[in-house]
Amino acid sequence: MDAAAASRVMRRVASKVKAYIALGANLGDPPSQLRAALEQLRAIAAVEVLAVSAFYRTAPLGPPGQPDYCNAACAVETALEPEALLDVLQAMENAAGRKRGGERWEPRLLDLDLLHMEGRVAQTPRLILPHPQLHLRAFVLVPLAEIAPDLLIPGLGTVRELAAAVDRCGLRSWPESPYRGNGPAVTAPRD
Ligand code: A4P
Ligand code: MG
Repeated sequence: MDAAAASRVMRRVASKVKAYIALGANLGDPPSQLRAALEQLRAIAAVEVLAVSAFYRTAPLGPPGQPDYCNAACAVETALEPEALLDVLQAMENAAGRKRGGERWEPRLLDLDLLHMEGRVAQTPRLILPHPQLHLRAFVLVPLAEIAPDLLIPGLGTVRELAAAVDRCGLRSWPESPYRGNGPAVTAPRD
């Protein structure tokens, strides 16, 4: 590869892309944990938070008898590689006291899933992009549709289309949502 081609590759690798993150919690004080996670993301120099959805109360998917979840979605811009962004999200989950290794879909203090990164696909043991369950979950699609309705999920359609088709049973607004979530420009907490 000549120097000019190498430099083009470097630029591509270093250029910023939009990424979409699902936030969820159903132990402790879920909206506070989501709000704290968003503040932590804002404090990371390599990540710019562009938009945050409203918070939703959602019926838990998983073993019975667990509390409702608080769910939201956010859009960020970053030059981090997908696995590096996943490292950041998992470190935040750990710092929030997240325990791992129990049964599948057990209750949790904080869950941060990487839903999609523009122009990136991944299929490794650590990271699947787009998130393989994204198109099946109202608790992901409804918040995501507030901040990225025209986002195209390859092979599946736009987020607007997917959100319109998903079963919203068990999903309600979180009454004290700190974000209005009424459009892509909304990034600031509600007064
Ligand atoms: N991993 C692979 N791809 C990704 C990705 N795109 N984003 C790997 C994040 N992680 C990804 O995740 C398990 C493994 O998936 C990790 O090692 C990571 O490298 P985890 O967060 O450690 O554990 P988990 O979250 O329990 O796993 P799982 O099966 O991915 O669960 P989900 O899909 O995250 O579902 N009900 C409601 N109402 N709302 C929720 O938010 N969330 C879950 C968790 C269950 N029920 C829910 C909700
Ligand atoms: Mg997860």
